[in-house]
Amino acid sequence: MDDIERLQKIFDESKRIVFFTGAGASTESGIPDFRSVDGLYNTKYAYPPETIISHTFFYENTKEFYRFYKDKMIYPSALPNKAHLKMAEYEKIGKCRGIITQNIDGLHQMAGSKNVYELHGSIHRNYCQRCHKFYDVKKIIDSIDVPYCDCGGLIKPDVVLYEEGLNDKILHDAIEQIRLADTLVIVGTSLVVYPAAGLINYFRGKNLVLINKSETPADKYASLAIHQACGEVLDKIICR
Ligand code: CNA
Repeated sequence: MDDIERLQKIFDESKRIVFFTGAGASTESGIPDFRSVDGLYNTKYAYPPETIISHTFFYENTKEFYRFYKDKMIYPSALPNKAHLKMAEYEKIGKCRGIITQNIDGLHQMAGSKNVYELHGSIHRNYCQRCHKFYDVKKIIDSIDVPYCDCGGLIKPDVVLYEEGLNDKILHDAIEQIRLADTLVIVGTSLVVYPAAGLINYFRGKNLVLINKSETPADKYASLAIHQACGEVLDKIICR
């Protein structure tokens, strides 16, 4: 049996699949990840990305934050790829109970997934820091330098920056989904960003599957680890 046949067998026998995704799930949609050779961390900026996308930097160097953010973190024409679409199909037939994602691009929802737990927020939600008015991503794209609300307040993306905590309810619900899963499929994440990566430790089910181009710290616990592009792999799976 090859890896794809093994994966198909696991999916066929599972009743409660949860996907846990990272930036690698969206690279086939043209959005670079952080840590691959052609990822964001290997591009040159005046500050390292971890510094720029931090809470302190946002408030102290707002203009520079938005220059990087608009240039490197918003991809308005990106579309869901075969990985997003297959995960959405599994939700439609009732086998996938949830997608827990570290991504902020909204592509799971665009693919049709409903039960998405966005651990790190979304570029599609932005709020005035003064009056809390909501703005979509177009407001950010269209702004010159820093986006401001009609009331004059600063608009901040609903994205969890470095130094900020995760939303308690989302974290709690994501852990509950992982606890209840019989199969956890980890897709396109280096599993080095905490606390998100630590969530997989709550898994008590039968099959831990990894689909990631490079090796991860969780490979040694996996029932199956496939080191290939997730869109290509999931495209070969028949959802039934
Ligand atoms: P990461 O640390 O950049 O790791 C990505 C992993 O995906 C690497 O191990 C790659 O080998 C692997 N990979 C890349 N392409 C593929 C592919 N096609 N198929 C399978 N595996 C692939 O990113 P993480 O998600 O682990 O780090 C968490 C950060 C990245 C979160 O805070 C995210 O918000 C943040 N991020 C999100 C996006 C997005 O929303 N699309 C983009 C870039 C970074």
